Amino acid sequence: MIEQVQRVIDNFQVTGKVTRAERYGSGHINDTRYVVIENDSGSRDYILQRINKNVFKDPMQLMENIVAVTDYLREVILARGGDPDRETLTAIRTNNGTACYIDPDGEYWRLVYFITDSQSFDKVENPEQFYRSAVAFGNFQYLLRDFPAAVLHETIVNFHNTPDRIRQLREAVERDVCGRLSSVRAEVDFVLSREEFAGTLERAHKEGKLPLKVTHNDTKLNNVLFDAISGDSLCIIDLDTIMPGYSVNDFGDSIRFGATTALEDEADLSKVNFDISLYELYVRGFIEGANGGLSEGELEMLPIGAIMMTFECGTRFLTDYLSGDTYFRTSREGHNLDRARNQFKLVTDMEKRLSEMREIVRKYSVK
Ligand code: ADP
Ligand code: GN1
Ligand code: MG
Repeated sequence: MIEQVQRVIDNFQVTGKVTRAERYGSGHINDTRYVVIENDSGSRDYILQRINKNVFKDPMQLMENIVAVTDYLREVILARGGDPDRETLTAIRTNNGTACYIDPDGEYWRLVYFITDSQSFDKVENPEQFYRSAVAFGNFQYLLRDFPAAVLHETIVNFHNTPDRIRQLREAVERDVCGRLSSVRAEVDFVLSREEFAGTLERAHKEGKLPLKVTHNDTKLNNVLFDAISGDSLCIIDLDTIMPGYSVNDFGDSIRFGATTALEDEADLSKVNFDISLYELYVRGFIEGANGGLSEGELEMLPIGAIMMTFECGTRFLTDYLSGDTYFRTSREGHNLDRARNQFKLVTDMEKRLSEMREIVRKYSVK
């Protein structure tokens, strides 16, 4: 792998020899490698990623978004006395001055500094950590509150449009390309019986209760890096889906991934339960981090955002299962179906506890 990586690296504005190149992290989308480059002044660590072209139809536009947002964040971080090399991503330019390199096969590569002494987690290790991720994601929205949203490209059209996700599921059901439909009728019914619910956020937006803001749109715990020494949250990563969206979806996506007793792909559903005390911690942290930036309508919709993102993600996993596992990276037979069932178990738990979830938001919304 080292020679292949060296050939890619030679096109970026870095000098030196690649001495390590390993697959890295547990993201479902991009092909991520940890790379060490040595030269006369020492060695430095990087993350090299091949952008998933199946998912992102225009990687150049995606990189324009990332450069615009990280340039903006650099200024904000500097102004508050922080270290932009560690607290946001830095896209290293190619020899042509662009933010990603297109290889002879038409693959898109980007190179960023590896944030040293950092860690990401697939599961909450302690409650304090989840609280810190909540403050970080809430604050991320706050820091971008004046960012000119109009410059952002929509990197995935209708990304968190839940009714459209149901439309895609119906299409996959009709095609049934792998002949898997007969084994997932109950899961499909689970989704279709919630069609009315699926339109809740879109309706709230039309009624003026839910504004479009600059949001991250993929706020799972492993998209925040923590300082390996202090345990503090350090840097929000995976900026591929920064687009105008609803704040409650950023809240909700973190809840579906973190406020649970199991990993996202746990197949034994008796181990998968919604953890309302982690939910409470996240509510507190997110509202604090947002620094007064959430309107009454947004606060009211936070619990719905949690159920919506869990429901939508389950629907997406189910659609991908029916379509032959072409979107999310899988590593075992039935992986996407396990993920879908896992998410639907959480939806059922949350639906039962909706009034408690609302009560918790009210508790922390009091000015
Ligand atoms: P994906 O879209 O596939 O999830 P990510 O950009 O989230 O790709 O990267 C996958 C993983 O690689 C992250 O969860 C994180 O563990 C690690 N990672 C990505 N960028 C960095 C970085 N700059 N420094 C340290 N680790 C990183
Ligand atoms: C993907 O890229 P990653 O692994 O952080 C997906 C999210 C899903 C998540 C489910 C661009 O996130 O939308 O919620 O998997 N990202 C994209 O784990 O589709
Ligand atoms: Mg990721």
